[in-house]
Amino acid sequence: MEVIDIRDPISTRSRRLERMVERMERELILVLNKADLVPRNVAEKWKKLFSGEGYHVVYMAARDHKGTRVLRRTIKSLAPGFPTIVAVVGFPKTGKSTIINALKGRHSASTSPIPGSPGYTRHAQLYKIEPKIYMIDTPGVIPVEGGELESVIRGKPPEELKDPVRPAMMLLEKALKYNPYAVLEAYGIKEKDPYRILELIAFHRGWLYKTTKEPLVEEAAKTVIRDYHRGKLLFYVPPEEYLSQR
Ligand SMILES: Nc1nc2c(ncn2[C@@H]2O[C@H](COP(=O)(O)OP(=O)(O)O)[C@@H](O)[C@H]2O)c(=O)[nH]1
Ligand SMILES: [Mg+2]
Repeated sequence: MEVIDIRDPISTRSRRLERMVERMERELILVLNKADLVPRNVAEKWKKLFSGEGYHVVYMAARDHKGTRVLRRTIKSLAPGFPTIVAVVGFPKTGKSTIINALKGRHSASTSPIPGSPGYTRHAQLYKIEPKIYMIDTPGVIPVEGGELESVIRGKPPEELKDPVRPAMMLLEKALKYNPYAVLEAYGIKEKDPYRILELIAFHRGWLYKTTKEPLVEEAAKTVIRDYHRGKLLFYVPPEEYLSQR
């Protein structure tokens, strides 16, 4: 099961992983998670697109326990036999642990708002989600490769970035491209220039260098990245984008 962030499936799926599963001749389910953050018709379109490529696709909002029944049904229909083990893989923060939590009910797997913090899934763990179906939760087994912007969209925590400002500016640009109101909605700021937005966020929060009183744009940049991970800075890539790239 490959867990993908439906806000930006192009950046958060791994073709490398998909090809590997194909070579192993295993079944693969693409799970488009965080469907609560996109309109339903957008979720449907992504599902259609990837189904058209021959994949088994389920979209869900694991945090709201939505879509769990369809996922269960899909797993059961594809299982080559029982007991069966489903490996849950994907980039960090796509919602792997949340999905397992939603499927297994009360006994919870730990979820991770911040990789590296306590509760972050460090080792593969096995969970029983049905009498004869198990799931392996994995830490981010796929290296967060890609450029600055991609690695942030793929869940790289801002603390691990040498310079959070550039990727945060790129993220803001992308956000404004797909949702002109993203910055206004998240911060109440009516500004289009990414660097200026970071300055204003810092000013509003009183994040200034003690000596020079310049805005601490690095802090604002980390906040912007975290807010995308949290789903506070809101935008999604429309499926039409993918069609035009193919
Ligand atoms: N909006 C939204 N957020 C989600 C959903 N599923 C997970 N999250 C959030 O995404 C973050 C990462 O989730 P987690 O399960 O730890 O991801 P993992 O690193 O892939 O195991 C957490 O803050 C979750 O609350 C969802 O369906 N909708
Ligand atoms: Mg996890």
